[in-house]
Amino acid sequence: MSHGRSFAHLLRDLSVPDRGFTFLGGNDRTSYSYADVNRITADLATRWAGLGIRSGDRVALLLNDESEFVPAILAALRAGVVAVPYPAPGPGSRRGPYVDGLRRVCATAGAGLCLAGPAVAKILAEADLPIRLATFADLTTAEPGPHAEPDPDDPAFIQFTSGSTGHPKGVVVSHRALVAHSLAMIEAIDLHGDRDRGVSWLPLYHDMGLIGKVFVAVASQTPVWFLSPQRFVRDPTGFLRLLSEVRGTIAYAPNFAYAMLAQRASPEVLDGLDLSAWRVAGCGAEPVRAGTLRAFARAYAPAGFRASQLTPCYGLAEATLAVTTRRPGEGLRTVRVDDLELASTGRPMPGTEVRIVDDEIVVRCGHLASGYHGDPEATAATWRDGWLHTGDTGFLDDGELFVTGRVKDLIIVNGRNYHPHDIEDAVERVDGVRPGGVAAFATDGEHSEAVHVLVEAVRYPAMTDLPDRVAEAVRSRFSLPVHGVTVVRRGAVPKTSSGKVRRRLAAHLYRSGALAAHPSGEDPS
Ligand code: 1ZZ
Repeated sequence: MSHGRSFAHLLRDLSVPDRGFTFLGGNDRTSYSYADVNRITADLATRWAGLGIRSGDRVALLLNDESEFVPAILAALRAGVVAVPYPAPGPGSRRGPYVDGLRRVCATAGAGLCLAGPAVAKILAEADLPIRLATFADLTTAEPGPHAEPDPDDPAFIQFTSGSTGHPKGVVVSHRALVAHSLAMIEAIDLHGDRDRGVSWLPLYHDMGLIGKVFVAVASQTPVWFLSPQRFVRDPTGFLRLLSEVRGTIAYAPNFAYAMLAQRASPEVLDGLDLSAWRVAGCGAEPVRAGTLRAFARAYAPAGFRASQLTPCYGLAEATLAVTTRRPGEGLRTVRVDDLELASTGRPMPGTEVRIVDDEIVVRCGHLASGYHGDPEATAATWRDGWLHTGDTGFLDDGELFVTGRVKDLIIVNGRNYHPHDIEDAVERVDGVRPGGVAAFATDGEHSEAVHVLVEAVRYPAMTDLPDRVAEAVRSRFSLPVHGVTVVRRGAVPKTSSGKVRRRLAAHLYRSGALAAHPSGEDPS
């Protein structure tokens, strides 16, 4: 066994009887103290055997009930079973494309079992997936058996980037990286389980919610209150009321959530609200806009919120999670570049080095993820000589990192990542669109990035409803509104000599007004 600790060690050490996780479901609250978490996950860890799952096997986790998801993933870590978190289908998601995406992720990860809630399991059973299905209840009642002890270098879980349904990439995070990241985060934000309180509405299939709010919390035995993402969408200010009620000290959200909350501030929302205990108002996962955060701070100043509580950070799944963060209490720091005001994402995490190579942000630290599951080529292109090439661009100023853009073609809308080729695939199927003649790229939206699509029409001028049908295809497939659709002639979507779509050039041509715009008729998102 190699030197170091696995995350299973941390779970075995949990002992605190009066703090832990509280899950706020529909109308009920379920609470487990950390001592309970230790006992429950020790028991559940033995039950994978009863479902025919052994250490090292991959299991897709589609449990949208957080009070089931959290014990299941911790029990997997304890038994060396490799969890693959994946979103359950939402009310608006179309069944066919959803199941196709899941099928590809399970095939890429080599997952042999899918753990889902009863309703989702039923949908999946009808879809005839080539994978066994079980519910959380099946796990809790399965026959117990022995399990192996995970080694620190074993994979802990696999994080698939959301949206990458066409060519999914699963980031493998080792136990060693998970423990190292937790300890670095505890030091960076000076986290103390006996005085801090976390509040989260972030989805647990995404790294910021899962690692930030479950794993870092376990490692520090910090109590956390979980509100479901669906509840946040229905009632965003309910999240602030919860922070106020439990005197929460740590909560993270992408920029768009601060923008939404700033807009909803009103005398009724502010009435009785006390956000003075919130010492780390973290903001990451998408570009941090200083104007948004200042507007939030102003709007909630009457509730005791101080601008010094704003804590921007930057990270990515390939580095397990966090790369840089401003330190608690520092607030915002901005610089002007041309006409843009950029917000600092802070200094590197403890034990982390950040360099800029040809504009690209590259990172070395003790908590880098190990690579992409089953994809040695993409792994070798991204992890080079111990340095992670992030695909993001930026610069360092006085030791702080400013993120300026991306070399990779990711589009991030409301904290969720979309891969342009997935959007382009969906658009190509629209009648009247020329196959291969589509470019999807990020443009500025109101609170967050937005998607713009450039399409070559089979016949030009195109049918007048083509932009609407393109926008509808993207909305129904990804539940994502399109900011605009520009219809162009055959050959007008820029490509490389080998025929690859040049999305960055397409975006540049669009922004510079070199393409005639045909608005999609939708409101900007
Ligand atoms: P993902 C205790 N991006 O989004 C709690 N940040 O990963 C600790 N672009 O792989 C929580 N500016 O999905 C610490 N500031 O996407 C949280 O997203 C630290 O393009 C932040 O490559 C973690 C965010 C994790 C995340 C990664 C991509 C990046 C980049 C973009 C993330 C950004 C940002 C601009 C930022």
